[in-house]
Amino acid sequence: MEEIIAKAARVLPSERQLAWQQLEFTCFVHFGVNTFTNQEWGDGTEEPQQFNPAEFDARQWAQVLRDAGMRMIVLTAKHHDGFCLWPSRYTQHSVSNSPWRGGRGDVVAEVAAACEAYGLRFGVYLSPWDRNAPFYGDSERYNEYFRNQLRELLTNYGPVAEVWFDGAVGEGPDGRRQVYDWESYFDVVRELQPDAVIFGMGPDVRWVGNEAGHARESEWSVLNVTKSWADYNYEDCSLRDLGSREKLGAGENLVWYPAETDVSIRPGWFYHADQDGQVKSLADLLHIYYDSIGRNTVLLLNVPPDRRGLIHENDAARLRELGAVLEQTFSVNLALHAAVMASHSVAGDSARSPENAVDGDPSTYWTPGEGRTAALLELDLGEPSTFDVVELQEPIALGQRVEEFVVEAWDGGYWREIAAGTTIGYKRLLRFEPVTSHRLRLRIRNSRLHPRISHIGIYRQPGNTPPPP
Ligand code: FUL
Repeated sequence: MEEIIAKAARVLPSERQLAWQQLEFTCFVHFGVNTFTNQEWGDGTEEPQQFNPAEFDARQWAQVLRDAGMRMIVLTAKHHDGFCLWPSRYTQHSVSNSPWRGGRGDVVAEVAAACEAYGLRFGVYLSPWDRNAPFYGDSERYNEYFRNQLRELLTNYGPVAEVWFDGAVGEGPDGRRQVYDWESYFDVVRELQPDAVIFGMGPDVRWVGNEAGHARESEWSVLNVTKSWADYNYEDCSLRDLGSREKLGAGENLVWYPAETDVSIRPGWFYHADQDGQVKSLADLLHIYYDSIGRNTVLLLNVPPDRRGLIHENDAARLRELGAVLEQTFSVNLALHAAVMASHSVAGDSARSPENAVDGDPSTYWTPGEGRTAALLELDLGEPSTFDVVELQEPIALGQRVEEFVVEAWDGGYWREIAAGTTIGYKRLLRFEPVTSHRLRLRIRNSRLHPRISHIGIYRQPGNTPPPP
C-alpha cells in the first residue's frame, strides 16, 4: 500500500491540465437553433431559417462573463440537433442558410474574437450525437464527417483551450447504431490544438458526475484508471470519491484525471423565456462556487443567451452580484505576510520555508520535509481579525498529497476547530460562521508522502453575502 500511495503522490498534471485548472471559473454557452424552438434537445428537423438572433453581440457576452470572474467561454458549436453555428463546408444545416447576417454570419468566429478582445480563453463543444446528419449510424462515414468538422473548428478560429465531447449517443435513421471513433477524434485535437484539454470521454478532464454544481467532499485528481475513460465520467454519478486509498487498487494505471463541474445558471441548458424568473439565486451560485472551485474542480457555469443573441438582463444582473461578492471577498487576504511558524520545516531551505504559504505567490510552497506526513502551520495575524473563509492550495504541478486536515483558531483559551476536510488539491475553500482571532493553524493530519502547501488565504465575506442555502 505504501508503495502505491507513494506512486500516486508522484503523478503530475500535464502542462495543458495545469493551465486549464488555473482558469478556475469558466463559462458554458448553450446557444443554437434550440434557442429559437424552445427545446433542450432538437431532433434535427429544425429549419435553419429559424435561427435569427437579431441583436447578436458576442462582446456583450464576453464582458458580462469576464466581469463575473470567468476566464473562458466554451460554446456549443453544434448540439445534438446538428445545427452548426459556423458555416461548415460539410453540411447545409448551419448559419449559412439562416437569415442571420444575410447567411454570411459565423457565431464561432464572433465568439472567438470577443474572447480574444476580453482576455478570455475559448473552447468548443461539438456534439458527436447528430440528429440531422442523414448518415449518422453509418459509422465510418459519420466519423469522417465529425473529424472534418472538428478540423474546421480547430483550424479556423485561433487557439482553443478546451474541446468538450458529450458522451450522448442516440440511434441513427432506421435504428442504426453509430460507433464513435474517439481515438481518431482525440488525434485531431492533439494534432491541431496540442494545448487544448479534451473533456468528457478522453484523457484530460473528467465530468464531476452530476449537473447540480457540487463536487465531491474528497476530490482527487489522481485516479487508478483501469476501465475506459467513460467509466470515470459516467458511472460514478453519486458523490462517492474516486481516488482515496481504497480506490487506488493495485495502482496499475495511476493518472492525473481532474474533474470539471458543469451546471446551468437556469433550469435548462438552453434559453427559455419562461425561465427568466428562475435564474439561480446569489446564495445558490455562491454555494456552487465554493463546492466546485473550492473542491479542487474547475467550474463551468452555463449562461444561455436569449433569442436576441444577448445574455438576458436577469442573468447579467445576477452575475454582476456574484462578481461583486467574489471580488470583495477575495481582494483582502488577512493572512498575507502573516507571521508563520511550522512544526517542521527543512532547515536552511528558504525555497520551502513556512513564509512561502503566505507570500501571495502560489508557485512557492512550504513543506515539513521528507518523511513527514503530518505537520502543523501556525499563523499570527498580529491583531484580532474577523473572517469566515479559508483558502488552501497545494502546488499541484508537483502532485496532490493532502488527505486530511483541520483548521483551528485560538479563542483565548484553547484551539477551536473551525473547519476540516480531506483533499485540498489545486484549491480548497471552506466557509464557516465568522470567527474573530489573531491566531490560526492548519493541522495536516495525513498526507501521501510529505505535504506541500503553496497558499493559505483568510477572508471576510462582505456583510450582505447570503448564507449557504
Ligand atoms: C448533456 C447534453 O445532453 C445536454 O443537452 C447538455 O449539453 C449537457 C451539458 O450535456 O449531455
